[in-house]
Amino acid sequence: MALFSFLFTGSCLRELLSKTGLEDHYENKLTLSTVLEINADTTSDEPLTTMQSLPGAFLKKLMMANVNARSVKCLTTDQEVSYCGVDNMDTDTDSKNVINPLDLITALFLCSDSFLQQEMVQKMSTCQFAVPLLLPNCDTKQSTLMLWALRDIVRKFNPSSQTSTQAFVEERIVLSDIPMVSFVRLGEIRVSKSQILNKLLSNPPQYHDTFVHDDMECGDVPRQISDGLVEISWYFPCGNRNIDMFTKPVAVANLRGDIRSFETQFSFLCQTSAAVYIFIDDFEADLKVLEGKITKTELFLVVNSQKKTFRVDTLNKIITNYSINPTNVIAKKKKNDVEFVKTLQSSVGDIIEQSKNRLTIENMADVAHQFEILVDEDRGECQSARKMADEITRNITDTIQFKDKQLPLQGQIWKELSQLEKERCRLRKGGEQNIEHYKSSLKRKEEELRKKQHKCDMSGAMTSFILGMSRSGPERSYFLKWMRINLDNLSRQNLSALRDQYKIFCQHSPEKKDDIKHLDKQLSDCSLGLEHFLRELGQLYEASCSLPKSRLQRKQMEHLPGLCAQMLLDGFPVELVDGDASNIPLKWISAVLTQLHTLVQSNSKIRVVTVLGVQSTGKSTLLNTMFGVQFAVSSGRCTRGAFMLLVKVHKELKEELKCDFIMIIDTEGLKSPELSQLDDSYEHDNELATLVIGLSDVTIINMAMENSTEMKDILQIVVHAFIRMKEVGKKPICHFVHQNVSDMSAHDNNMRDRKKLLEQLDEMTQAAARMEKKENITKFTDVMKYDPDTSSRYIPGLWHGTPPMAPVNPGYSEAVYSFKKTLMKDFRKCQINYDLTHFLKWTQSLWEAVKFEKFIFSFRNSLVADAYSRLCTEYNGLEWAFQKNMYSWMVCAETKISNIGMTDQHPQRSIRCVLNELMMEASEKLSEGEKEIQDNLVKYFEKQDGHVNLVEKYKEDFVSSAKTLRRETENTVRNKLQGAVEIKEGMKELNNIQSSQASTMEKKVLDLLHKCRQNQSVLSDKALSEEFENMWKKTLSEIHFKELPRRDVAQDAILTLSRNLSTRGGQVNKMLVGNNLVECGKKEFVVETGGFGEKCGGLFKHWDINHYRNKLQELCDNIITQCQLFITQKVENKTDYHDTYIKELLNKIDETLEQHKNVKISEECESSLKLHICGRAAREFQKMHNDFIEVNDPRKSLEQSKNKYLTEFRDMFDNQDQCLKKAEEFTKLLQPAVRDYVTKMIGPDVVDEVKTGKGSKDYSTRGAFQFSILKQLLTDGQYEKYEKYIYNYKSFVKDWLFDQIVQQLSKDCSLEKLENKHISEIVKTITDTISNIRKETGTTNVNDVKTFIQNICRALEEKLVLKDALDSILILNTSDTKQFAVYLTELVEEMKQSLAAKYNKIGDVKERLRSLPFKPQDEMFTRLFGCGEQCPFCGVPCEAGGITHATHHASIHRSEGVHSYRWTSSSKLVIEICSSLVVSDASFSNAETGGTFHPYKDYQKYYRHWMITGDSSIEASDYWKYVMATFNKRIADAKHALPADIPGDWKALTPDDALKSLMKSFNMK
Ligand SMILES: Nc1nc2c(ncn2[C@@H]2O[C@H](COP(=O)(O)OP(=O)(O)OP(=O)(O)O)[C@@H](O)[C@H]2O)c(=O)[nH]1
Ligand SMILES: [Mg+2]
Ligand SMILES: [Zn+2]
Ligand SMILES: [Zn+2]
Repeated sequence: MALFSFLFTGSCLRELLSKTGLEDHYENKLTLSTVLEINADTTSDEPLTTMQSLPGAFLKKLMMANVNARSVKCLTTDQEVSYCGVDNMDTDTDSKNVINPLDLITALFLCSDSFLQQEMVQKMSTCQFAVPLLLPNCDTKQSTLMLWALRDIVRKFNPSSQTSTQAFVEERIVLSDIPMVSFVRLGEIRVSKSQILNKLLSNPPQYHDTFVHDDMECGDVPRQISDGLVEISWYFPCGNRNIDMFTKPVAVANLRGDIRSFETQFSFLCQTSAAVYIFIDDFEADLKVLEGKITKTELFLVVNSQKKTFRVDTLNKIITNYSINPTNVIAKKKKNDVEFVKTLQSSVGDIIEQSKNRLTIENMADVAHQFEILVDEDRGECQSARKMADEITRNITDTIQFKDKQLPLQGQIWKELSQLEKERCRLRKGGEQNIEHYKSSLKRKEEELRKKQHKCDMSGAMTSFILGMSRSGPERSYFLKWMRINLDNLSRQNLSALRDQYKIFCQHSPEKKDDIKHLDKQLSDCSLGLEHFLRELGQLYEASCSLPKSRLQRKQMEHLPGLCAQMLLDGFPVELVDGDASNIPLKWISAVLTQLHTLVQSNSKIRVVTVLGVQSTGKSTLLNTMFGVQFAVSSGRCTRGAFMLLVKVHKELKEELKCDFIMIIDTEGLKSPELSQLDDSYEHDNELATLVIGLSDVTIINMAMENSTEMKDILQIVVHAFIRMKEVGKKPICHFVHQNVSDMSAHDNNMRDRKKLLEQLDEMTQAAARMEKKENITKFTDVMKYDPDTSSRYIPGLWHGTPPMAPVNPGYSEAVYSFKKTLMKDFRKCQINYDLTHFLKWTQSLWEAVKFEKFIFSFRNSLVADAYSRLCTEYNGLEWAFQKNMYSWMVCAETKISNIGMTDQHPQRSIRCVLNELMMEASEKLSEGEKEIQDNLVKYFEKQDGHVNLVEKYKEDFVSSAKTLRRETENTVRNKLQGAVEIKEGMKELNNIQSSQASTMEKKVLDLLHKCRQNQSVLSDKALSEEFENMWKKTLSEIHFKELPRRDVAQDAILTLSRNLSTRGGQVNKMLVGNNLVECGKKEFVVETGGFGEKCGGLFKHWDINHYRNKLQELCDNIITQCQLFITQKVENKTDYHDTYIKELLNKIDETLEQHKNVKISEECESSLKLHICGRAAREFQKMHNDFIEVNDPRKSLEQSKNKYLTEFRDMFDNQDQCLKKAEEFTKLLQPAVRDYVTKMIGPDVVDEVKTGKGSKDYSTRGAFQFSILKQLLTDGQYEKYEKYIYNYKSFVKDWLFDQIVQQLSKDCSLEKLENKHISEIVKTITDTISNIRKETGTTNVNDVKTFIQNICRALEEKLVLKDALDSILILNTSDTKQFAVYLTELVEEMKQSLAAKYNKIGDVKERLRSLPFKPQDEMFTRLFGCGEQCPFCGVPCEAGGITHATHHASIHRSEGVHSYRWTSSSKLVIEICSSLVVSDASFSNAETGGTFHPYKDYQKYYRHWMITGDSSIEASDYWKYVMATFNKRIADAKHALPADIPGDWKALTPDDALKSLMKSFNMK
């Protein structure tokens, strides 16, 4: 039925296209990139159910070189079930759902653009499928010669029958004049022509379906559009007489359809073929078509003599009519084809030998034009592109010369530049030279080389190349293809032989090292490909980057990266690592990728797959098969460096795979050890492997099974790379691919091998770990997740049979397909994904790290630095939240303790009980807080963004910092609360005395009042006073006043001190005994000389002789200042003295000394320091104590309140209302408590304010803080400031920070605002409390102000210290609480105003900050100052985060002369920088090493806790170079040394350079 319908719709082409879903593409051609796009079907194995899915399925298989591609068909249910039975006899295969493969192929070719066509032909030819030579269009009746499509086929064969197997030649088929024989039919025939041809072309045991024939899947489906198609295929000999059917190559063309209907094609074939074989059964037919065809070709008639209609006489007639050579008749005589095929073969063999008509396919174009056959290359764009390409390549005769002349930048200059770049990191050849001078000389050389590059004018070839690259769309693609084809043709002549030789040498005589080396060099010298032109583009660009931005020459190059980006986007591979120079042109690659990122509107998330393996093990082939791409494949050393290529991901899959593109990186084969010794390529291989493994999400390790030593070598390199990646926190997914496995059950058989592989891996891991100094790694599984069963893949050999006639092994293609599915699954599993900008950063980072001899990936790396500073910021936030929380809790707790006994709530509960409860509560709160930090840290590391993997190894630092923080806070809390309790206890006696006195007096006053009232008499004021006076005197005489005990503070102190020093030696004891504490600390504390300096004499370099002494003095001074501050604070509080004060002081000293363990302090010095401080403290505390006793003398204080009692007494007698008065009194007492409250609360707020305000970034991490100091110093540009920063680092930082805080708070009255905020808050609390209490008591209307006040106090017990206040209010009568509350509310409001006004007036922010109990400046200082460690060489402070960390590090190190290091011999300042020294071969010697010399490289032997990393860029240390150069003389003068010899380029540095380097080093934008 269906057949009918197209007959009537007119166009069976349209019909078929719409059936197969290709309709739209007839106009709008399918492109290669859409076909290669990864979509849902890429790895789906769903059965095909619609005709529309067939073209896709065919292409998918074809692109993977699957020889079964042509058998794609729909799976229909009825076909499955009803395969037999009488009923099914006449149901024809449903023509609706089937299509002849030829139709499918024809349709696809008609709907594809030229690039896809070319690729399809390429893959078909690899599968040994016949490919279209003339493509018919049954609609327009036009045929097209597929010259362009065939242009890329390159085949290799052995034309000589002499058995020397080396005579392989490689040829581009369209250019070689292989004789062609054509096979056509006239009328219907009984034999299958195509099947006969297949047999003709197959080597006997390996029959292969080159041409589609009836007996294939769907081959019997009637063809609808492919009649008129001429297919072509080739036979190539392999050089083995026993196998080869023909000894020379031959092309076989096959015309589909009856020649009578396709006369044009037939005529074309007759003009181009050496012979045309006409299959004919029906001699009655009209044979006019044969007329006049035997001009160029020989005609053969192939007849079937078995047929009943066969007549010899008719045949003879034909022969004479058409003047066919009578010998040119071949008859099929038997049923069996064998003999028939043999006859044909020998006939064809003869033709090959004698034929004169040899036409290359390229030359067939002319014939095509004669017959009005279109030629696909005639397209305008293609022709113009070809012209451009030819122009460039035409003149190349000598590749080496051409490269020299036309591509000069990449030659020797670029190689030297690359070496310089590495030498800058490795400093191997510096010799005896001073390192910084050496580095400067390297920089000079680099500049010279760049200058040399600038001098080269752009060559003619490059100008034309850029012109070609700048063409739009398809024309550029044509141009690039033409370039590639032309260059390939050129180097084929030069290289094929070399490659073969190379391969043979490598395989058979690896001992001939010199020959191999020579060949290798020749290979790289002679090769000239597209990549060389792109390299030159890169160098043009890079060289221009070193010019000033405004230069025209630079501007002209700015568009180049865009061109290359476009190329990548079009699916061309681009070189990432230049294998010859062994370097990445980073500026160029960066620019290209950045451009690309812009081109795709930032949708540039990528997944990266790479392949690694030994040379020529089919790595490129594997990738090409897997993704349908076109990396260069050839025998012999072929891929150099690493190439990247992008494959698009369809939008339906972007979400799932989390990427927009897949980047495939093909790498140069690693060399076997024998080969690598030749030219140190081991290093190159190692670098390459580290880089690509580092870059990839999935790494494929390709191994050829047959060679186990080779396998070992590559694994060794790979293991190194993995260990390094572990350092970086990257866990790449990795697959080991064993290729060339002959047996499909290999997986099982190789069980033992796999175990052995793992053993070997373990062994190599250990060896590699030793070399990388990572001894804790012992097993391969420590390095990466590896499961011997699933991490290995087995892929059978590529060819099915003997090349060149072997098709691709279907097993190979299937295995690769199944592998691809695994990869897709891997991608889905991968978590995070980043875009190209990130890939770029990674590339830069890894490459930087690789350039060092030891792979260094540390804080100098911007990614790590960034991740680390994020982590620090995160942790600092958590830490601060914890501290703030604990502080406010502690303030409450302290207040509570002070208020104990105030309201007599639990009179029986002892203070100690309260303390225990509070400590328990504290402990709970602390645990909660600690847990929160830990949980948040875990969460942070789980989040996976911000590159947490890079800083995974520092996680432990922060986890333990949180623990330390908790422990330290717990100690502080305990000390504080205990202190508060002890003070409280100390006051107990005084309080008791006072309250008993008060209650006695109260009773007496009330008695007197009672008495006076009873007398009824109206007493005058005077009389009343007299009565009171009498009573007062009498009472005082009755009270037994106890003096407060007076203590000897010095004695207390010396006791505490000797307990503190009890573990020290006898000398110390003597000091304690012999010293009168009262006399201590009166003079300046001076560290005694002696014991310092002598040890350091006569060294290579040495500290200033007084260095140690000065350091110690500085430390002691610091401690003294700190303690003095503490003492002053206590004294200002005007409380009584308590033992804990001295204890606290000593704790403070011990803590500080502990923090500065590196400054060695003798026991004697420690003791005298403590004596000094305790002496001072004892004196001041004694005075405070005396004052306290004075002020609080019971008798005196009672007498002081005499007036109060009197007024009270009078008022009561007069029955005056006391509401207002009491309210006033109470308010007056509230005021100091409120002020106290505000003072306590404000500290943390100030920290918050500074941390979140403008400039907050400076305080986010220690690094950022250092940065802002150094930046400020640079701006100020004063040596004095630098000097203070360097020599009095701590106090400098302290002052600096304080100034910053003060500055910030002075702006916009920030401090006042904070204060007012807190006043408002507390006043609101008070008024709320008042109204609440009123509400509660309102109904009962308690007429008792005293209770009312007590209730208020109780409610505020956690906020305000009111105990004393309460004691001093006398309330003897009762009055209306309602009225009292009203007054009180008003008064409190007034108090708020007056306090606020006062705050606004006090101007000195500095003073106010200093007086806070929680000092924001100290708090911030402690956090920002960090561990306080300084670099053992240059003294730069550590920037590591957290409280505790395993290693110290700093962003930039200083020139050591800045720290007054000098040469012993010349007294000249030293300019060396630690970060250069640690990678150089220099040695150091100091007290630590006991005067012996020790290599800087191994500095960790002595400074285990320091991490000093090499500095790859010259610029990184520019800051200190600038400082050193600028202040050279000042430093020398100040430190009594001679100025250093400063390298010339240091002197040229400007403040701007210094700033830039600072920003870069601290990773600031
Ligand atoms: N016999 C055989 N040949 C293969 C196999 N795989 C690839 N080849 C051939 O080996 C040659 C080298 O393949 P490539 O893919 O270029 O190898 P490569 O590993 O990329 O080579 P380099 O990049 O130069 O290290 C090509 O001619 C392939 O056709 C295989 O499994 N068996
Ligand atoms: Mg390769
Ligand atoms: Zn240093
Ligand atoms: Zn540190």
